[in-house]
Amino acid sequence: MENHCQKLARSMPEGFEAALVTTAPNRFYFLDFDADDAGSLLIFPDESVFLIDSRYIEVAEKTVKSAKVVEEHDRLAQIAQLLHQHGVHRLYLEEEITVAEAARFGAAFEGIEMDYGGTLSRAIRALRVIKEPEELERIRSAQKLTDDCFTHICGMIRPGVREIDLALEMEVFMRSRGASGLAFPIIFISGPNTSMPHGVPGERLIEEGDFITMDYGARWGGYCADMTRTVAVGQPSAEMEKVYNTVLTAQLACCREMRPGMTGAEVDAIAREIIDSAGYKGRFGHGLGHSLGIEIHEDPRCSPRDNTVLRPGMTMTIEPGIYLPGKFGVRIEDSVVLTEDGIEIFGSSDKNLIVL
Ligand SMILES: [Mn+2]
Repeated sequence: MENHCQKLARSMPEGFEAALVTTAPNRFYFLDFDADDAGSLLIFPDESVFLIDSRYIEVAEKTVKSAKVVEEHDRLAQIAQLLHQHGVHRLYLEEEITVAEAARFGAAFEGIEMDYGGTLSRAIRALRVIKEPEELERIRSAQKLTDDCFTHICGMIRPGVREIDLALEMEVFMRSRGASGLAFPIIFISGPNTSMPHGVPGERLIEEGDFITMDYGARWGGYCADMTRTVAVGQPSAEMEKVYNTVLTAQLACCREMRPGMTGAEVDAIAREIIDSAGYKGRFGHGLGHSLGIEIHEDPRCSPRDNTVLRPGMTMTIEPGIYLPGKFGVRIEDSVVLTEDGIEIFGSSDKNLIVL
């Protein structure tokens, strides 16, 4: 089967000679190997070469399948030599590299035409946006841990406990069961803090009558899960129930109606219409969702400004919310993948209002 490097080479324009991939998420996509900020991948039509320093060389030689692994001693000189050996006249680079990197490459690869114009990045995004079955399996594994963590933490939420202690408990739960990390820092916020969509857990003690919003995900095999649940501690007020049910109605409507052929903007509008007409116009400030995979936020988005047509194999979050400053907020989020005629929701955690 064709590996990701070969797929990329085949999808590049006529006359493609070489691409240099150095940004971490793209390197991971091509190599299935995480080397933090180190390593340079050269993709040629007939072979790929991964230059990596001595800190990673042993594990890279054992695990990297899609490229020849070469130990790096003098990065720029070795890349220049490989380009020369392959008779490269024009090199494609990612548009995400830093200005400093671009200047270094420009000085080191004299006589080679450099293409920073986005051709390579667009070709990589076109591959990454459609998830393969093996990538979806990793997201499902990340989501399974995320679901298990929700069940676990619901059993520990009670008045008098600090937000940060429960956020830490969630991290320990997922890491100790094999998560390679967190998809992003855990949002565990309570009471009036829940009106801040991306609030940071602090020393606040949970109180009777609070809403708790948890937005988090495990990372598994390099891929992210993303889920949000809002639960009540003790009996919620009538207003809290109304807001919760409005967000839930919007979230369920999107899950029911989302299918290939729609745009992200059209799915966003379904949720926005329900929230606006319930009297909360202007209280749903963010977009409905985003794609996810190796990175927690990938394109396309479900937002009023994204007219990308959704296709089978694209992942997306569906996360409407209502935020009432100084009072409380509610957000409910699932991650999904577009199928031939609708969606598959990765998670299985309950979305009905849980009163603890
Ligand atoms: Mn999200």
